[in-house]
Amino acid sequence: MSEARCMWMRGGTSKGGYFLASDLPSDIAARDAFLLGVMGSPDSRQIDGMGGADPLTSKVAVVAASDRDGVDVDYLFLQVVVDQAIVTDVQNCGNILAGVGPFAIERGLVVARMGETPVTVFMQNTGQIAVLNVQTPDGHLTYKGEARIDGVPGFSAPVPIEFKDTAGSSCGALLPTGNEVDVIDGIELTMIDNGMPCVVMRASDLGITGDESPYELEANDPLRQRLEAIRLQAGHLMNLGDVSQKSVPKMTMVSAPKQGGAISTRTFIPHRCHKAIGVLGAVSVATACLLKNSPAFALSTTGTGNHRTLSVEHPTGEMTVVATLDTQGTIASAAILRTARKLMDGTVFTS
Ligand code: NQM
Repeated sequence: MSEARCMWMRGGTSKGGYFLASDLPSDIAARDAFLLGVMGSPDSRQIDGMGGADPLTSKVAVVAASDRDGVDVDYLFLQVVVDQAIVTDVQNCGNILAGVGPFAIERGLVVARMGETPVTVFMQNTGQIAVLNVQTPDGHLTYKGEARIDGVPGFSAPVPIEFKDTAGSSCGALLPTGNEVDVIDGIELTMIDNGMPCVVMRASDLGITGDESPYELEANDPLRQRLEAIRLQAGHLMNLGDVSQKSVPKMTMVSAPKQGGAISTRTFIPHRCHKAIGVLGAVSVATACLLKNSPAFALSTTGTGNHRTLSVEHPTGEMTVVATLDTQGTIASAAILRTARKLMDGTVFTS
Protein backbone atom coordinates (compact mmCIF):
# COMPACT_ATOMS: atom_id res chain seq x y z
CA MET A 1 0.00 0.00 0.00
CA SER A 2 1.43 3.42 -0.86
CA GLU A 3 -1.41 5.88 -0.23
CA ALA A 4 -4.44 6.29 2.00
CA ARG A 5 -7.18 8.74 2.85
CA CYS A 6 -6.39 10.52 6.08
CA MET A 7 -7.02 13.66 8.10
CA TRP A 8 -4.24 15.47 9.93
CA MET A 9 -5.43 16.95 13.22
CA ARG A 10 -4.19 18.59 16.36
CA GLY A 11 -5.60 16.78 19.37
CA GLY A 12 -4.87 18.69 22.58
CA THR A 13 -1.11 19.32 22.68
CA SER A 14 -0.33 16.54 20.19
CA LYS A 15 -0.73 16.19 16.44
CA GLY A 16 -1.07 13.28 14.07
CA GLY A 17 -2.81 11.35 11.32
CA TYR A 18 -6.42 10.19 11.78
CA PHE A 19 -7.47 7.21 9.65
CA LEU A 20 -10.62 5.17 9.29
CA ALA A 21 -9.64 1.57 10.06
CA SER A 22 -11.14 0.61 6.70
CA ASP A 23 -8.66 2.94 4.94
CA LEU A 24 -5.64 1.05 6.36
CA PRO A 25 -4.38 -2.48 5.71
CA SER A 26 -5.97 -5.01 8.07
CA ASP A 27 -2.68 -6.91 8.29
CA ILE A 28 -0.80 -5.36 11.22
CA ALA A 29 2.69 -5.71 9.74
CA ALA A 30 1.55 -4.07 6.50
CA ARG A 31 -0.26 -1.31 8.43
CA ASP A 32 2.79 -0.55 10.55
CA ALA A 33 5.14 -0.53 7.56
CA PHE A 34 2.79 1.93 5.84
CA LEU A 35 2.56 4.21 8.91
CA LEU A 36 6.36 4.27 9.30
CA GLY A 37 6.48 5.49 5.70
CA VAL A 38 3.76 8.08 6.34
CA MET A 39 5.67 9.58 9.27
CA GLY A 40 9.14 9.21 7.71
CA SER A 41 10.45 6.92 10.47
CA PRO A 42 13.03 5.84 11.39
CA ASP A 43 14.81 9.20 11.04
CA SER A 44 15.45 11.73 13.80
CA ARG A 45 14.24 14.51 11.43
CA GLN A 46 11.42 12.50 9.79
CA ILE A 47 12.35 14.52 6.74
CA ASP A 48 10.70 12.16 4.24
CA GLY A 49 7.37 12.03 6.03
CA MET A 50 4.64 13.88 7.87
CA GLY A 51 6.02 13.38 11.40
CA GLY A 52 7.31 16.43 13.23
CA ALA A 53 10.52 14.86 14.66
CA ASP A 54 8.95 14.69 18.13
CA PRO A 55 6.97 11.88 19.77
CA LEU A 56 4.10 14.35 20.28
CA THR A 57 3.75 14.90 16.52
CA SER A 58 4.32 11.32 15.38
CA LYS A 59 0.98 9.84 16.40
CA VAL A 60 -1.86 8.00 14.71
CA ALA A 61 -5.54 7.43 15.52
CA VAL A 62 -7.33 4.50 13.86
CA VAL A 63 -11.09 4.93 14.16
CA ALA A 64 -14.05 2.69 13.29
CA ALA A 65 -17.78 2.59 14.00
CA SER A 66 -18.29 0.48 17.10
CA ASP A 67 -20.60 -2.48 17.51
CA ARG A 68 -20.44 -2.22 21.32
CA ASP A 69 -23.61 -1.25 23.19
CA GLY A 70 -23.75 2.47 23.92
CA VAL A 71 -20.46 3.15 22.13
CA ASP A 72 -20.14 5.25 18.97
CA VAL A 73 -16.59 4.56 17.84
CA ASP A 74 -13.57 2.37 18.59
CA TYR A 75 -10.24 4.25 18.76
CA LEU A 76 -6.85 2.60 18.51
CA PHE A 77 -3.88 4.84 19.29
CA LEU A 78 -0.54 4.09 17.63
CA GLN A 79 2.75 5.77 18.54
CA VAL A 80 5.15 5.85 15.59
CA VAL A 81 8.61 6.06 17.10
CA VAL A 82 10.63 8.85 15.50
CA ASP A 83 14.09 7.31 15.24
CA GLN A 84 13.32 3.58 15.36
CA ALA A 85 11.20 1.37 13.08
CA ILE A 86 8.62 0.81 15.81
CA VAL A 87 4.86 1.34 15.79
CA THR A 88 3.39 0.55 19.18
CA ASP A 89 -0.11 0.23 20.62
CA VAL A 90 1.19 -0.31 24.14
CA GLN A 91 -0.05 3.07 25.37
CA ASN A 92 -3.17 5.15 25.07
CA CYS A 93 -3.22 8.90 24.26
CA GLY A 94 -5.76 11.27 25.75
CA ASN A 95 -4.56 14.20 23.64
CA ILE A 96 -5.04 12.52 20.26
CA LEU A 97 -8.37 11.26 21.68
CA ALA A 98 -9.63 14.88 21.65
CA GLY A 99 -9.64 14.82 17.83
CA VAL A 100 -11.47 11.49 17.61
CA GLY A 101 -14.88 13.07 18.34
CA PRO A 102 -14.70 15.70 15.59
CA PHE A 103 -13.11 13.14 13.21
CA ALA A 104 -15.99 10.71 13.81
CA ILE A 105 -18.46 13.47 12.88
CA GLU A 106 -16.35 14.54 9.85
CA ARG A 107 -16.37 10.99 8.50
CA GLY A 108 -20.09 10.45 9.14
CA LEU A 109 -19.67 7.84 11.89
CA VAL A 110 -21.63 10.05 14.31
CA VAL A 111 -24.44 12.41 13.33
CA ALA A 112 -24.09 15.94 14.72
CA ARG A 113 -26.89 17.09 17.04
CA MET A 114 -28.09 20.62 17.64
CA GLY A 115 -25.74 22.38 20.06
CA GLU A 116 -23.42 19.70 21.39
CA THR A 117 -22.79 16.13 20.26
CA PRO A 118 -21.63 13.53 22.77
CA VAL A 119 -19.27 10.96 21.24
CA THR A 120 -18.68 7.81 23.29
CA VAL A 121 -15.32 6.26 22.49
CA PHE A 122 -14.02 2.79 23.29
CA MET A 123 -10.25 3.12 23.73
CA GLN A 124 -8.96 -0.15 22.32
CA ASN A 125 -5.47 0.18 23.79
CA THR A 126 -6.75 -0.07 27.34
CA GLY A 127 -10.35 -1.30 26.95
CA GLN A 128 -11.89 1.79 28.55
CA ILE A 129 -14.54 4.35 27.74
CA ALA A 130 -14.28 8.11 27.30
CA VAL A 131 -17.10 10.51 26.50
CA LEU A 132 -16.29 13.63 24.45
CA ASN A 133 -18.64 16.57 24.02
CA VAL A 134 -18.13 18.11 20.60
CA GLN A 135 -19.44 21.57 19.75
CA THR A 136 -22.03 21.38 16.96
CA PRO A 137 -23.99 24.65 16.97
CA ASP A 138 -26.91 24.51 14.52
CA GLY A 139 -26.11 20.83 13.96
CA HIS A 140 -22.77 21.60 12.30
CA LEU A 141 -19.29 20.79 13.61
CA THR A 142 -17.14 23.75 14.56
CA TYR A 143 -13.52 24.06 15.68
CA LYS A 144 -13.94 27.73 16.56
CA GLY A 145 -14.57 28.77 20.13
CA GLU A 146 -13.35 30.51 23.24
CA ALA A 147 -11.53 27.66 25.00
CA ARG A 148 -7.77 27.72 25.49
CA ILE A 149 -5.42 25.09 26.81
CA ASP A 150 -1.83 25.60 27.88
CA GLY A 151 0.69 24.50 25.27
CA VAL A 152 -1.52 25.61 22.33
CA PRO A 153 -1.69 29.22 21.12
CA GLY A 154 -5.07 30.84 20.53
CA PHE A 155 -8.64 29.79 21.19
CA SER A 156 -10.76 26.90 19.92
CA ALA A 157 -14.01 25.07 20.55
CA PRO A 158 -13.89 23.20 23.86
CA VAL A 159 -13.78 19.39 23.82
CA PRO A 160 -14.44 18.29 27.42
CA ILE A 161 -13.55 14.63 27.97
CA GLU A 162 -14.76 12.38 30.75
CA PHE A 163 -12.87 9.19 31.60
CA LYS A 164 -14.35 6.30 33.54
CA ASP A 165 -12.73 3.28 35.19
CA THR A 166 -9.19 4.14 34.20
CA ALA A 167 -7.50 2.40 37.16
CA GLY A 168 -5.18 -0.40 36.08
CA SER A 169 -5.63 0.36 32.37
CA SER A 170 -2.40 -1.33 31.31
CA CYS A 171 -0.93 -2.73 34.54
CA GLY A 172 -4.01 -4.58 35.84
CA ALA A 173 -4.21 -2.51 39.04
CA LEU A 174 -3.97 1.12 40.10
CA LEU A 175 -0.92 0.21 42.18
CA PRO A 176 0.60 -2.77 40.34
CA THR A 177 3.03 -3.58 43.19
CA GLY A 178 0.27 -3.19 45.79
CA ASN A 179 2.29 -0.40 47.42
CA GLU A 180 1.86 3.36 47.49
CA VAL A 181 5.63 3.68 47.70
CA ASP A 182 8.54 1.49 46.56
CA VAL A 183 12.27 2.09 46.30
CA ILE A 184 14.33 1.52 43.13
CA ASP A 185 18.02 2.45 42.97
CA GLY A 186 17.59 4.30 46.29
CA ILE A 187 14.78 6.53 44.94
CA GLU A 188 11.35 6.50 46.65
CA LEU A 189 8.64 6.31 43.99
CA THR A 190 5.02 5.50 43.28
CA MET A 191 4.30 3.14 40.39
CA ILE A 192 0.75 3.97 39.36
CA ASP A 193 -1.65 3.42 36.48
CA ASN A 194 -4.82 5.49 36.43
CA GLY A 195 -5.07 5.52 32.65
CA MET A 196 -1.33 5.75 31.94
CA PRO A 197 1.47 3.78 33.62
CA CYS A 198 3.63 6.35 35.41
CA VAL A 199 6.52 6.36 37.87
CA VAL A 200 6.25 9.36 40.19
CA MET A 201 9.40 10.58 41.98
CA ARG A 202 10.55 13.69 43.83
CA ALA A 203 12.53 15.96 41.48
CA SER A 204 14.90 16.80 44.37
CA ASP A 205 15.77 13.10 44.83
CA LEU A 206 17.08 13.12 41.25
CA GLY A 207 19.18 16.23 41.80
CA ILE A 208 16.95 18.70 39.92
CA THR A 209 14.70 21.51 41.14
CA GLY A 210 11.78 20.57 38.91
CA ASP A 211 11.74 24.05 37.32
CA GLU A 212 14.15 23.19 34.48
CA SER A 213 13.03 23.44 30.86
CA PRO A 214 12.51 20.22 28.83
CA TYR A 215 15.61 21.18 26.78
CA GLU A 216 17.80 21.44 29.88
CA LEU A 217 16.53 18.11 31.16
CA GLU A 218 17.07 16.38 27.81
CA ALA A 219 20.65 17.65 27.85
CA ASN A 220 21.23 16.11 31.30
CA ASP A 221 22.69 12.72 30.29
CA PRO A 222 23.35 11.42 33.83
CA LEU A 223 19.69 12.15 34.72
CA ARG A 224 18.43 10.38 31.61
CA GLN A 225 20.56 7.32 32.32
CA ARG A 226 19.32 7.18 35.91
CA LEU A 227 15.70 7.48 34.81
CA GLU A 228 16.10 4.75 32.21
CA ALA A 229 17.72 2.37 34.72
CA ILE A 230 14.77 2.93 37.09
CA ARG A 231 12.24 2.61 34.24
CA LEU A 232 13.54 -0.75 33.05
CA GLN A 233 13.17 -2.16 36.58
CA ALA A 234 9.79 -0.50 37.11
CA GLY A 235 8.48 -2.05 33.86
CA HIS A 236 8.82 -5.56 35.31
CA LEU A 237 7.34 -4.53 38.67
CA MET A 238 4.38 -2.86 36.89
CA ASN A 239 3.47 -6.03 34.92
CA LEU A 240 4.64 -4.40 31.69
CA GLY A 241 7.54 -6.82 31.14
CA ASP A 242 10.61 -5.70 29.22
CA VAL A 243 9.93 -2.02 28.45
CA SER A 244 13.21 -1.31 26.65
CA GLN A 245 11.26 -0.93 23.36
CA LYS A 246 8.05 0.46 24.91
CA SER A 247 6.86 4.02 25.47
CA VAL A 248 5.63 3.24 29.00
CA PRO A 249 5.94 3.77 31.90
CA LYS A 250 6.25 7.55 31.80
CA MET A 251 8.73 9.03 34.26
CA THR A 252 7.38 12.03 36.18
CA MET A 253 9.46 14.11 38.58
CA VAL A 254 7.37 16.22 40.93
CA SER A 255 8.00 19.29 43.03
CA ALA A 256 5.85 21.73 45.00
CA PRO A 257 3.44 23.76 42.82
CA LYS A 258 4.75 27.15 41.69
CA GLN A 259 1.59 28.72 40.23
CA GLY A 260 -1.03 27.87 42.83
CA GLY A 261 -1.75 24.42 41.37
CA ALA A 262 -1.76 20.97 42.97
CA ILE A 263 1.73 19.82 41.91
CA SER A 264 4.51 20.73 39.48
CA THR A 265 5.76 18.12 37.00
CA ARG A 266 8.48 17.29 34.50
CA THR A 267 7.83 14.07 32.54
CA PHE A 268 10.00 11.91 30.30
CA ILE A 269 7.78 9.99 27.80
CA PRO A 270 10.07 8.10 28.28
CA HIS A 271 13.18 9.33 26.42
CA ARG A 272 12.12 12.82 25.42
CA CYS A 273 10.90 15.35 27.97
CA HIS A 274 7.23 16.31 27.44
CA LYS A 275 6.71 20.02 26.72
CA ALA A 276 3.52 19.70 28.79
CA ILE A 277 2.11 16.45 30.22
CA GLY A 278 -0.06 13.71 28.74
CA VAL A 279 -3.77 13.76 29.58
CA LEU A 280 -3.97 10.32 31.19
CA GLY A 281 -0.46 10.89 32.51
CA ALA A 282 -1.83 13.92 34.39
CA VAL A 283 -4.73 11.85 35.75
CA SER A 284 -2.29 9.22 37.04
CA VAL A 285 0.04 11.79 38.62
CA ALA A 286 -2.91 13.63 40.22
CA THR A 287 -4.02 10.29 41.67
CA ALA A 288 -0.56 9.73 43.17
CA CYS A 289 -0.82 13.15 44.85
CA LEU A 290 -3.79 11.81 46.86
CA LEU A 291 -1.94 8.76 48.23
CA LYS A 292 -0.60 9.52 51.72
CA ASN A 293 2.54 7.41 51.33
CA SER A 294 3.45 8.65 47.86
CA PRO A 295 6.47 10.97 47.55
CA ALA A 296 4.04 13.29 45.70
CA PHE A 297 1.66 13.64 48.65
CA ALA A 298 3.67 15.96 50.91
CA LEU A 299 4.63 18.18 47.97
CA SER A 300 1.09 18.67 46.70
CA THR A 301 -1.91 20.84 47.53
CA THR A 302 -5.01 18.80 46.76
CA GLY A 303 -7.87 20.40 48.72
CA THR A 304 -10.70 18.47 50.35
CA GLY A 305 -14.02 16.82 49.47
CA ASN A 306 -15.15 14.21 46.97
CA HIS A 307 -14.89 16.52 43.99
CA ARG A 308 -11.49 18.10 43.44
CA THR A 309 -10.03 20.41 40.85
CA LEU A 310 -6.39 19.38 40.60
CA SER A 311 -4.20 21.62 38.51
CA VAL A 312 -1.15 19.70 37.31
CA GLU A 313 1.57 22.22 36.47
CA HIS A 314 3.94 21.41 33.58
CA PRO A 315 6.64 23.23 31.54
CA THR A 316 4.17 25.20 29.41
CA GLY A 317 1.41 25.83 31.92
CA GLU A 318 -1.03 23.50 33.62
CA MET A 319 -3.65 20.81 32.97
CA THR A 320 -6.71 20.76 35.19
CA VAL A 321 -8.04 17.35 36.22
CA VAL A 322 -11.57 17.54 37.63
CA ALA A 323 -11.72 14.45 39.80
CA THR A 324 -14.48 12.55 41.58
CA LEU A 325 -13.11 10.50 44.47
CA ASP A 326 -14.34 7.09 45.62
CA THR A 327 -14.76 6.02 49.26
CA GLN A 328 -11.03 5.13 49.46
CA GLY A 329 -10.19 8.69 48.43
CA THR A 330 -8.73 7.77 45.02
CA ILE A 331 -9.91 9.17 41.70
CA ALA A 332 -12.90 7.17 40.38
CA SER A 333 -13.63 9.35 37.37
CA ALA A 334 -11.84 12.30 35.85
CA ALA A 335 -12.69 15.01 33.39
CA ILE A 336 -10.35 17.29 31.49
CA LEU A 337 -10.70 20.03 28.92
CA ARG A 338 -8.99 19.72 25.54
CA THR A 339 -9.41 21.36 22.16
CA ALA A 340 -8.78 19.95 18.67
CA ARG A 341 -8.51 21.24 15.13
CA LYS A 342 -8.64 19.84 11.61
CA LEU A 343 -5.43 20.73 9.78
CA MET A 344 -5.66 18.80 6.52
CA ASP A 345 -7.96 16.30 4.83
CA GLY A 346 -6.75 14.33 1.86
CA THR A 347 -4.49 11.55 0.73
CA VAL A 348 -1.14 10.72 2.30
CA PHE A 349 1.57 8.99 0.25
CA THR A 350 4.58 6.85 1.02
CA SER A 351 7.54 6.21 -1.24
O1 NQM B 1 -1.15 10.63 28.70
C1 NQM B 1 2.23 11.83 25.44
C2 NQM B 1 0.43 13.29 24.83
C3 NQM B 1 0.91 12.02 25.43
C4 NQM B 1 -0.01 11.01 25.94
C5 NQM B 1 2.89 10.71 26.07
C6 NQM B 1 -1.31 11.47 26.47
C7 NQM B 1 -1.87 10.86 27.71
O2 NQM B 1 0.64 14.33 25.40
O3 NQM B 1 -3.09 10.62 27.71
O4 NQM B 1 -1.97 12.34 25.94
O5 NQM B 1 2.87 10.65 27.29
O6 NQM B 1 3.44 9.90 25.33
O7 NQM B 1 -0.14 13.25 23.73
